[in-house]
Amino acid sequence: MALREILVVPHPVLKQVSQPVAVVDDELRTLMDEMLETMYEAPGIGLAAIQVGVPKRVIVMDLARQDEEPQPRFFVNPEILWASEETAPYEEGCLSVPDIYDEVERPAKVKLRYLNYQGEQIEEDAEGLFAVCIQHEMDHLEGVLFIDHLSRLKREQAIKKVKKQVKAA
Ligand code: GNR
Ligand code: NI
Repeated sequence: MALREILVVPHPVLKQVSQPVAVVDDELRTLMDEMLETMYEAPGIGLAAIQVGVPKRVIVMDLARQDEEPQPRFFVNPEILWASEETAPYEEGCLSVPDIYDEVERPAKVKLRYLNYQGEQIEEDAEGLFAVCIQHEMDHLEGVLFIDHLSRLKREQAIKKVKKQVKAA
């Protein structure tokens, strides 16, 4: 199984809109397996295909704690069917914006529809960290990063800091 390279800001591919998947087949499952492995290795709790340079509407996630069994989850062509009026703040981070954390306010609860690893259509309610993470990942599918929800000053400072880290590495 192969690890993929995670793109970081200001890589232009991160701004691309990802395209719907036509069919969940073995080739797509291989991509999802490699994304999951890359996410675990990072480590992170979610990863969108665009973060490894693939503009497909595919997300992997595992919200299990260290002391729990892994709970890998796969979302293909996810849609938000409903979002609560109520919002909640959360201190977010992103593997494509390493070592930057800031508070983002999003709907507290959402209702989702997506295809799973087997290509079955699922409808599911999300709240708490699951709601935060799926909305963060679905932003990636539209070329949007969590820093795009911050002030221009904070966003530019974040990108500058990442560029500096990359140069020093
Ligand atoms: O690993 C991740 N942690 C995280 C923490 C708070 C809110 C969102 C996230 S997602 C992030 C991995 C990532 O960049 N996914 O796109
Ligand atoms: Ni991210």
